[in-house]
Amino acid sequence: MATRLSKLLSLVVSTSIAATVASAAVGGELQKIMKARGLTEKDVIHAAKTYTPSGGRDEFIVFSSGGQSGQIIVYGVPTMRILKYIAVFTPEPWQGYGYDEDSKKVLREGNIRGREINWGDTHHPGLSEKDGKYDGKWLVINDKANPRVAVIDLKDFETKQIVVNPVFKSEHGGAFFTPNSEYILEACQYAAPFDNNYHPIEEYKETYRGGVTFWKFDPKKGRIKPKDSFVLELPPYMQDLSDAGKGASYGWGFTNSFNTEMYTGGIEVGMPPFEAGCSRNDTDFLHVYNWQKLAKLAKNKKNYKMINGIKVIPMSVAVANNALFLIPEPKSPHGVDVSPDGEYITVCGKLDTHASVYKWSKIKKLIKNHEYAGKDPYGIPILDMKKSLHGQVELGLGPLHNQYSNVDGEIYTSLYVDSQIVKWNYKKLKVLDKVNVHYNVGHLCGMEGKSADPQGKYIISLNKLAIDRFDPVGPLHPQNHQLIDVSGKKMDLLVDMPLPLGEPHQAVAIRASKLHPEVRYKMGTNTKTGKPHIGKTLAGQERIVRKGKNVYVYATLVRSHINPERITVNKGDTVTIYLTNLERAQDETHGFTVDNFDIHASLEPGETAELKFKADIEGVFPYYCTEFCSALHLEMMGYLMVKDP
Ligand code: CUK
Ligand code: CUA
Repeated sequence: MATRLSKLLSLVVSTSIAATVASAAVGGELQKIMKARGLTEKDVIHAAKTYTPSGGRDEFIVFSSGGQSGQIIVYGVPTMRILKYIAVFTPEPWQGYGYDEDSKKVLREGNIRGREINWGDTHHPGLSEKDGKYDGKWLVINDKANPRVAVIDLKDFETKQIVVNPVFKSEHGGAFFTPNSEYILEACQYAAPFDNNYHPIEEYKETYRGGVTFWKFDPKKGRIKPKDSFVLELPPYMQDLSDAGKGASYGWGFTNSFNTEMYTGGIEVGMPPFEAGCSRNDTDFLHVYNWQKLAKLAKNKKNYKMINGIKVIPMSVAVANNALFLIPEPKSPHGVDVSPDGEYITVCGKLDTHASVYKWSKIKKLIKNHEYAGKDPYGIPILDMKKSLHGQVELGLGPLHNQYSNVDGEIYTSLYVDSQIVKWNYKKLKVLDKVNVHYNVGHLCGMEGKSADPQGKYIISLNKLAIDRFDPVGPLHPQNHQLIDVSGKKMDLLVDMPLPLGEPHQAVAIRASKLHPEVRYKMGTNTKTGKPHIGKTLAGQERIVRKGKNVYVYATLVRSHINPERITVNKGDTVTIYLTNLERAQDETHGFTVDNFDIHASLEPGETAELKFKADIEGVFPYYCTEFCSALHLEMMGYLMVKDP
């Protein structure tokens, strides 16, 4: 044991004194600690593979969905240290998100039919791409419950835009970029009428619809352009996860579905429950569509209808233009994942023990020769499953999602029921290795594992249940992300990380070296728009302006002073406070609140933010800096005086 440990430690320390240090450590201190904590040699090796000394950096940055929290969780690999929660669909007080006027504007873009929505069910984060590789510029994420997509700028890790899907009532198949970030794919989940009216469930087949939305993205500005976006109407099969083709299959998209039975559940007593009724058939449909062709069709008025302000291409138009096909896939599938070269498309069905590997060149040939096995009830051509398949492999129980590795042909798949990750070869159709995880894995996250340039090295298992893995904290357990070393022949489970923020459905990882976030803003920036803030205030320009019953305060913050220190208003006045953080020093954030008014701003160096409230109660209200910024932080305060005129 001592020899292997010395070897490892000399690798870790990697200096000439390593050997001395190692042997001393092994002989003395280290063995004492191992004994006291009950650690095995393997445990110590795992620790050495993940531990990073203070000030150290991670090789990969992971963006994980925060599930029902409506946020995104950012952490590093291999240390599994949480670095940030990005507020997206949910107010987040620390960041002032939803508590200052500028972030409220972003959050309220997510209102649906005039209603404020203050949570989101985030599932799938997606990183912007260039040639199918991550460029480290933009991050998007979907909200399943209230069909929306949000855009986050990776220059400051802040949410900049939320778009509401005007026709879907639910969605799960987003948010996935096309290879040059031309579009963001967002596929529907539970079919519903596209309009906002009531339609009886008996008219399911006629008036309920599924679809895929193609959100036009401007990769320079990092904004979705709803006016240039469009929807492809699809049958009321429950569309599911999607992936954009790349390389060989560039220009195409793939979307799974379940309930092609079009079962609508509980109509009459004695009918099977929903989950049984919608799993009767052995196969569902993989939707295959040409988004390049559809984008061209969406330019001509005769090819689309406007519904709720968005262009909708009817499926009949897509079919007539050879832009939409179906291929049977094992029933109730979950993930559809395109290989780095775009030639293989792997589909895993929860209720089938096999993974099905489709071959793009075979599909392309069938499409080119108009060789169809039939049509679905809506007239969409069906391609023969056998003729489209490269092959199938038995993986185990409950295969869900796939990630690719840097080794040619290598793929990793999560097995929900077996609680395992399986490594296999999708070209040779051969299982290579399996490792147990704890427990019930959903998605798994490879390092750039679904891009055209996967990095291998690690797989993270995003487990749905933690059960006995952590100290008990009541009936609601944290989620468990497990880091697995996949650099060797056998997979090696390294460490567990509890995630207590929501159910992190999917995570995407990018090389840390590809991210270049800023440490300060240009002085007076509205961080939500990137433009100079209308309330930008420099040192010496602080003032209070009254216009009728509106009071405007132009304030600055700098260690350790808020200027002005006294604001006097009349009861009933509307008060707008513009705050500029004059700091240039890294990490010198000031926070700001006025007690009792439910407002808060977080001001990063150079940022200007706007707070607004009605001074509707009389009294004396201290305001202060909420971030411990200096030795005189407590002194960074002032008074709002509200008097009855
Ligand atoms: S996920 Cu959304 S149900 Cu498997 Cu992509 Cu968890
Ligand atoms: Cu500024 Cu505390």
